[in-house]
Amino acid sequence: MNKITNHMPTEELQRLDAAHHMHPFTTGDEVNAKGARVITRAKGVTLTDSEGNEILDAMAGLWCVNLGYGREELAEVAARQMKELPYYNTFFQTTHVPAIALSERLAQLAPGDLNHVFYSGSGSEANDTNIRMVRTYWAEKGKPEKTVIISRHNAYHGSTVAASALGGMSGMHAQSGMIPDIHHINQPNWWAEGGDMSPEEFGLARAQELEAAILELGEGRVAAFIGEPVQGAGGVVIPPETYWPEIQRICDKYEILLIADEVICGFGRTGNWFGCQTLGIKPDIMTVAKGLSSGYAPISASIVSDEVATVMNGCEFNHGYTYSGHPVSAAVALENLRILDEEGIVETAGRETAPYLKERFESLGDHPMVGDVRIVGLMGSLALTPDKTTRAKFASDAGTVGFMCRERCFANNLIMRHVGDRMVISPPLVITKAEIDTLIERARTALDEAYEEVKAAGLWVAAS
Ligand code: PXG
Repeated sequence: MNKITNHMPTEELQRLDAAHHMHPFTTGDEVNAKGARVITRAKGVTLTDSEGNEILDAMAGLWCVNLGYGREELAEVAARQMKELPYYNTFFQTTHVPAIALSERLAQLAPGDLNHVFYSGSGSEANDTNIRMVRTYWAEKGKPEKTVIISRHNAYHGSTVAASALGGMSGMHAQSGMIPDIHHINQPNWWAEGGDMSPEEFGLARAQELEAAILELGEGRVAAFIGEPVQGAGGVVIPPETYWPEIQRICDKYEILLIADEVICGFGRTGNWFGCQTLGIKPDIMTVAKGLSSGYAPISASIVSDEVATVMNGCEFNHGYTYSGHPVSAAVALENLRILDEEGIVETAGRETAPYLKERFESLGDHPMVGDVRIVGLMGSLALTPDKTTRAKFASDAGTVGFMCRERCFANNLIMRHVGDRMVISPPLVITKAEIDTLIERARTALDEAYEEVKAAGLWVAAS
């Protein structure tokens, strides 16, 4: 077998990739015809590709490399743990030091009485765990008919069969169907769906859909509500301030468990350790992944309240993964949390970096194509529109203009994601002010170029 290395010509790597590798959320024929971009190394906030381009990663990978790339401490901890105990499970009344230590640390960091941790390998798996956990919880409390979980349209909770059903992405539902007892209400996306209401009125109205759904389904049937404090993959949808307090009131009133999906918002992304601290939410369960290890190793968790743990500990929960609490991932996560804390990275991100990024990001609001600028902590988005005053959508299919803009970002060595016609950023928390300046400069150039392209292609047309 030939050894495949970083030093092979790009075309050769692309040919091999096209021959054997199937990519997630990608049309295979398209990427294979064009050739995938080959990333070879990374340091700080900068990726290098096989052509030697240095690219500013304003997405922290997939919203996960909070610590930035290239921290050798994590590699050293992983190597040490692999030598000492590369694997052991946490089933059958056994445990190991990395799982013990990480659980203690997470209990310290998590707000309120979220003191108990169940591990999974990814955000999707953790949300699958949550579905099974809340149903089991209510069955243990003598209410086995409480099985329905209420979620939101345009939410993202993962790609497994259960997590994709829990999420609210219609394209995903269309490909694998639904599982029973998941119900969706509308999202609090004022820009796209708020009509003539003020953001505050709209936030309240969308939260009250939860109460209406509970009453319609029957209080005795609803187990939990799940939501991302700020929807990430849905386009960085920051809800109006009235939204979460009303959701909290309703969950409390009807004794519905509240699950905060912190897979993106956790570990500093919104300016605090957890999104529920920024948004003022008191969850019974938090889903965490991504920033937990800054993406250096796969690991996720459900962090649950004393009450939930007390009930769950009364039964055997017939659930778990081979890699639940994997010792290498747990050791890497613990080291990641140590650095985020001891170097004051989460604190500095919230106190200094976030306000600077906000000011610079908002300066893009004067661009003719940018209608809405939203940012909280280090996650933000720009809505592209042909008419700012009416918040109009483009007449072209959603995502046509966003995709053109993303391609211009790539061409200018900037990674920004597009969600439909929204452009999204979520850079590593360690991004410096100078790097923020570069990000904004490249984004403006990309917007200018995309604007010209959109006009030239006859796409500068508002939907009627
Ligand atoms: N919950 C949330 C809130 C997420 O954002 C998951 C669960 C699932 O996690 P795993 O580890 O199973 O992928 C996610 C993941 C994108 C994108 O392009 C977003 C995610 C994953 C992949 C792509 O925005 N979020």
